[in-house]
Amino acid sequence: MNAGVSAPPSGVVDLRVELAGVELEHPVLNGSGTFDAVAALRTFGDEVRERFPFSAFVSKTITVAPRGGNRPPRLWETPSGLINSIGLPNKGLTGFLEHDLPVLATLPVPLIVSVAGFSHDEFATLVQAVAGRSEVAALELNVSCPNVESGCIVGSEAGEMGALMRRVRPLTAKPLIVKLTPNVSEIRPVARAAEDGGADALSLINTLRAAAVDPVSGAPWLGAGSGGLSGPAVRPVALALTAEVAAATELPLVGMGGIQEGRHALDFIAQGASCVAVGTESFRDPMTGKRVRDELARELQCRSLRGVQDARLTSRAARSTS
Ligand code: RRO
Repeated sequence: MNAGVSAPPSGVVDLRVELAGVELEHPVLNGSGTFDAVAALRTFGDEVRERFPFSAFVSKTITVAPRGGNRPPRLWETPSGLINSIGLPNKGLTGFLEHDLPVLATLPVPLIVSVAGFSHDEFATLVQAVAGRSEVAALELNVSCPNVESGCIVGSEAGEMGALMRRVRPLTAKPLIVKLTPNVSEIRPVARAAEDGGADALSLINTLRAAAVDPVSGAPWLGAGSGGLSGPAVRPVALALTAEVAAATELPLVGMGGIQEGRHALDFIAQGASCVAVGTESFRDPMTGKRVRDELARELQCRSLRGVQDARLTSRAARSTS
């Protein structure tokens, strides 16, 4: 495993992981849409490449047609989180391939492109075009955006999930990671439908549906009426869903939701995740991913664990005897 990523010196924790066949130097990715690598590269150039905080980069979700996003206001801060109602602004497939992909391809880590369609045909168009590009290591199917009409339909119905996988799986051999929504009464049937349909990995959670009220007018604060909650407030929810999905499928999981420090990353790994993603905390400090990676290494070392796999197996054993 990981022949292409060099091993650390002996005695040092080995953070290398494989995610659906993609070799990664460590398990900390970014959550889609929470780190603008194109703007960072434009502003800081090589410094971004030299100190890149994540082991793989997940792009902001793209759609077939360009989108301007939702009406403002688009953000509301809660005491322990952030509600966003961004609404999927992006340059569209052609704009992405022409303008962003060549820039993202200069990052020093594998590139995962997040795509969302408003129909199975749109998903198919995106998967075919994006997977055909050699710069792309894997795709994330975003079936869980809370901020567009019908954005969650595929991700909240197992039948829809299965039908989507049947449509897109034959189009590429590249890894397909399905991003799950927490906004369901039962997440396991959706996860299993993705697995049965040939998904290579699952990522979770996308944001929790949420709303905020304008304190003066009493009207909904967010331009679109509601949004999605992320940050520390959702971490316990994300941990519970990660364990549920880990018990229901054999697929590798990318766990996320309110990760701010290495200890939180370790908690997701203990619940069954192979990798983790940092999202909201990167808005405060874009280098959070690197700090989480360093802190995770120390957490593993303190427990005499050799790496992520060791941590998962140890937690699984502890769970089965408790
Ligand atoms: O752009 C957004 O509003 C958005 C997306 Br695509 C998503 O997947 N999750 C989210 O909270 N916001």
